[in-house]
Amino acid sequence: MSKAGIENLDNDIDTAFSEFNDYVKQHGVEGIDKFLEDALEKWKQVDINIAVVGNSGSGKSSFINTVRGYEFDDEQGAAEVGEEKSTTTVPTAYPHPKNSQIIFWDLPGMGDIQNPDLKTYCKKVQLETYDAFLIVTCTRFSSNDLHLAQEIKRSLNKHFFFIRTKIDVSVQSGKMRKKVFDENVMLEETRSRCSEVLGDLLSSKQDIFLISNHYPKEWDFPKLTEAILDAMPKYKQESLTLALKSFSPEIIRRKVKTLKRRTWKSAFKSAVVGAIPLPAVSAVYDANLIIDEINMYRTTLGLPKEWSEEFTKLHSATKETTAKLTALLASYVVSSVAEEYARFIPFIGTGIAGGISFATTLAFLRYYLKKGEDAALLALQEAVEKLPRN
Ligand SMILES: Nc1nc2c(ncn2[C@@H]2O[C@H](COP(=O)(O)OP(=O)(O)OP(=O)(O)O)[C@@H](O)[C@H]2O)c(=O)[nH]1
Ligand SMILES: [Mg+2]
Repeated sequence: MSKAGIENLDNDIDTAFSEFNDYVKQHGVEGIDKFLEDALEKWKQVDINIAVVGNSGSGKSSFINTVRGYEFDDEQGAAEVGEEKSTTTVPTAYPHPKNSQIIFWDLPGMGDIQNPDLKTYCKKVQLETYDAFLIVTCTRFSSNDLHLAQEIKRSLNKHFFFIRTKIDVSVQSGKMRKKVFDENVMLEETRSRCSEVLGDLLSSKQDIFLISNHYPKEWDFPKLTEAILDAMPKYKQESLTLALKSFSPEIIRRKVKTLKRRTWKSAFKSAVVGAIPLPAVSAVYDANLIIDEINMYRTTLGLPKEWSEEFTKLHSATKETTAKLTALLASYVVSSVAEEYARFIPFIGTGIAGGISFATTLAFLRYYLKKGEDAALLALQEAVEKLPRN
């Protein structure tokens, strides 16, 4: 393994060893496998509750579907969407399909329930239980929206975001109804009108997000998902980053960064398993562990499987880059089996064999992530180019 090929390996090894040593000092080697397993699965065990609030028809359910990665509103598990009034009167939970601990809550708008006074409303929806609030409108923000935001700011000190949906409709009608239409001017005017109403509640005009739930790669949708991530406490960011769909290059980069932090733990786990002197069992187990980890990277980055319908629709260059990842994994699995033999050559102790496995696996996982990032960025670029511009 070339030293230059592994970025920051020394730092990672230092961190790995100190966490590892702390565990061993306290508990001995007993349960080390479980310790690493828990460290790798921790991201699935963090609760995140995001409230989506706004009047009926503003696009709350549509937003909840899109941000959870649903492309169609009639998919199983998607929230009900419709032109007809389906007013929510009690908070309804929509767990993220990739991580059920992340919940988007569809809250009734203050104007949509019988009890419009702020105090009763806050009590009814248990305002204090949410991590962040998304206040949604498809027209202009109402006085109820403002009162709610003031309450969140004053007594909860939590983040809230103002979201203006259906921007695609505004752009479309502007194009149809104006002789001279400048999209940027229209967006700026919409932003200014919203910010006049919101006044002191905004620190900057950029805190209003102009989105379309039907085109999540356009306008401010990607920026909004990044802002929600930034608003989360550090330990919650990892879970949300891994669960979100790759709406923008920035999200892909954040995902890769987060996944990179896992690599040493996976490599360590594979090394610990590899150090057990049971040739047949360890060869199979080691490879499976890495295959599972790689599959998780692939799903998280949204890279389609080779036999999927999504894959067949890709341009040939994207297909080729994505397919190379599978070949990369196959070559690693073969070489790791070869390494298994070396492990049982006399003079190479099992501890050293574990060390070899750690370093090669870490290098491989990081190399794979780099290639995965390239493929995911290419697939995203291609998806954006294919969007039907209205
Ligand atoms: N063009 C366009 N239509 C949207 C957008 N967001 C929502 N819609 C449409 O607006 C209608 C209402 O959307 P919903 O998501 O059901 O609205 P809601 O806020 O959940 O409404 P209630 O459940 O009645 O409170 C549906 O026909 C959606 O398809 C958007 O960004 N662009
Ligand atoms: Mg709804």
